[in-house]
Amino acid sequence: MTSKLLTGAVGAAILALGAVAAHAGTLDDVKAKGFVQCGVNGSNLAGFGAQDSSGNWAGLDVDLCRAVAAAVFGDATKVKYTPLSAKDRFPALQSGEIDMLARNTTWTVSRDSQLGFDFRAVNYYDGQGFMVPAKLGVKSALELSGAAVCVQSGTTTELNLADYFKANNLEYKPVVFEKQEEVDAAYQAGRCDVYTTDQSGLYSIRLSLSNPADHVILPEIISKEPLGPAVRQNDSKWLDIVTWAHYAMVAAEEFGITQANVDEMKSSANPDIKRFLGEEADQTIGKDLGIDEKWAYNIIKQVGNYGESFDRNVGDGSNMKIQRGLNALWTKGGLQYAPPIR
Ligand SMILES: N[C@@H](CCC(=O)N[C@@H](CS)C(=O)NCC(=O)O)C(=O)O
Repeated sequence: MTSKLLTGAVGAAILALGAVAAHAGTLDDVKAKGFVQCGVNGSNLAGFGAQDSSGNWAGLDVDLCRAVAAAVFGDATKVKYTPLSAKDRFPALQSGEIDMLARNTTWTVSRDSQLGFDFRAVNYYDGQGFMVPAKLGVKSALELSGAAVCVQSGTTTELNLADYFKANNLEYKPVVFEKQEEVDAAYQAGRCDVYTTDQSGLYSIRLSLSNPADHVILPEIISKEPLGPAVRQNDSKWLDIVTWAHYAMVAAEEFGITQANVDEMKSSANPDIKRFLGEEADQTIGKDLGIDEKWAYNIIKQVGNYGESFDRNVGDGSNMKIQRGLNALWTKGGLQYAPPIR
């Protein structure tokens, strides 16, 4: 319809402008300003997005921001962080205040369509769980009939909670707060019997309580929470960078390339590995993405592979000790799988 109406030179010029506008996106903006503005967790969610006492950011989500900066600039430090609450995260992405959101955010169809975002990579497969004081002696979520449940608004958590209790014909009293700090305080003060959120969040929050051993995480997982980075929709070049930054970390783990051996691996006899590290003559993977041919090398050298990031932030190398579970490589029974980088 539009193209039928827009005939002649003026129409062609307008269409060309439209095409330019559609193509000039966040990647160009990020390159021009020299850093990635990354939206991360605003409540010091240890393991995912948190600041240490010197103000340095760390976490699995933070590593994704750093990987994107390493891919675009060859420098993982070229990131500025915007701490965001559950409620503020989506307007911040919609308005352009941030370039990407890496903040324990579940990929759902309404966020993809109605909110105008695109998701493609999942950097942590999670599910919603429940935490209760050990002294209650509760062993299963099905024993929670009549419980007061603390939950944060503006999350998938609040919606799944309602569905789960309804589906199981259980009564409950939601105790809802907008800020995580308020939920934490209410739970600690005994204003509710149960704390529900993503299970990863529960592990992290439990460690921040005055006596972590006094709280148990129940076995039930009541939802699917694929957590991953979001960008504004119709910005395919930028979506590609964010997505492949994650896949590069997964691919490196598949190849056995680590932060420590990445330089040796450059002279590997395996053409897949050489190509991944930008060592094959005439390859154009980086160029085609709009970034340096050494993009994946820079990510692994500066941030590490997915397994290293998982281990350091939330796994055995951290105090959370979360098992790889669904986040193991597909070759080890998990869901982390990188499409071919060729
Ligand atoms: N994955 C869920 C929940 C994410 C979420 O916001 N979780 C809470 C509890 S772990 C949180 O991170 N709160 C921190 C804050 O709002 O600052 C979603 O995307 O809606």
